[in-house]
Amino acid sequence: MMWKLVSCTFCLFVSSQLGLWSVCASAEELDGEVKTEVLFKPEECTQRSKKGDLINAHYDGYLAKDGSQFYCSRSDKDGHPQWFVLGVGQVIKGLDIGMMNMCPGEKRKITVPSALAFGEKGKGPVPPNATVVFEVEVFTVSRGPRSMEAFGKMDIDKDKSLTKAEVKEYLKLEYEKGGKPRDDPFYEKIMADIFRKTDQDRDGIISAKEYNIYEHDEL
Ligand SMILES: [Ca+2]
Ligand SMILES: [Ca+2]
Repeated sequence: MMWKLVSCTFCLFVSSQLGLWSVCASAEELDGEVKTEVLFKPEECTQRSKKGDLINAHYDGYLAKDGSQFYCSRSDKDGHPQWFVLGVGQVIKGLDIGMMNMCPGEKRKITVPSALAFGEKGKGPVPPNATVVFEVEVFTVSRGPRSMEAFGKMDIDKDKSLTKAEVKEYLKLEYEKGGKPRDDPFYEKIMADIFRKTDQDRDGIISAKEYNIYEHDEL
């Protein structure tokens, strides 16, 4: 509420002084948006997360109204950190927004209004119209696989589609470049996650169209 007052005052000031109506609109929208609080930031930041990056993170979800926990990635799904591509709808919208610009090792508390979380219907233990709070811890941030630059690099035989072998080769190179080569089961796990979320017709190949469903125009 306070923020709304402040932002409106700010917006009136700006719009009356400079006539910047677009600034006014974006300032007003902030009130119903995602709030982030940095709980821990590592001293050294190797890579900040951005749209299209492959993220490996733990996230725990709580209801804002009573603090009860409804999701814990540490105990759900075998307890291993979750893999997802940031900014493309693989997690709720509020996390796509709130996890931008994070460093590996960073922890954040992200408060998400219902409209950017589970909405009017809710989901499972989350009731309708619930504001939710996530505590997230990011372990790794890798470029791609959703940048077109990455697609070009991965597509070794240039047939505009990606086989598992091509994606795996790319992941290996990325991790070796980062000085953290991993063993085969590690890559297999990431691959399974990537293909499960991206290979929509389940033919074992990521086509340019499947890769490109969000907003890239380059292909
Ligand atoms: Ca190919
Ligand atoms: Ca496919």
